[in-house]
Amino acid sequence: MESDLTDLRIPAVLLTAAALAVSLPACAKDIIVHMKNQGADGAMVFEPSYVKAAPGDTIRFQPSDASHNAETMANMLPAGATPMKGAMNKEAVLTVGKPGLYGIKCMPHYSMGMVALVQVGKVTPADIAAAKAVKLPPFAAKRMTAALAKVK
Ligand SMILES: [Cu+2]
Repeated sequence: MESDLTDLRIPAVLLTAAALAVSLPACAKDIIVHMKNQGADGAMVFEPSYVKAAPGDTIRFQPSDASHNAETMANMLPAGATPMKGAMNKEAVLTVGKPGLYGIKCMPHYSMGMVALVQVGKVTPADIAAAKAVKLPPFAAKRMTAALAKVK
């Protein structure tokens, strides 16, 4: 009798573990973006400068070269999303929750066009129009326009 009870308990534990695994986000990813002095698209770049992520993913902006940081743009951030401001020469970690478009800039090289775009989940035509309407310095605008063209 006692051994029957033990046999019943083990499957119950396994079922609970399986149920927990299913309830967690499918497979939250870590996405690496390099901060570089020189990249395929010229000087002072985030590489890649366009990232497609899903809610729950983490984007890691890594200081591959010195004198960069990564921070969210206040004027290109989904409503309710938490702003992020990375320190100079440190990895900046952005875990995304809200779907939408997240503009990223490197403070010292913003005017040199060091910007990136993170798309999280599905975005609406209104989201894209709002991002396109944001005024940026000319070099930043050029790269952001190219990044926005990749949104789908
Ligand atoms: Cu920079």
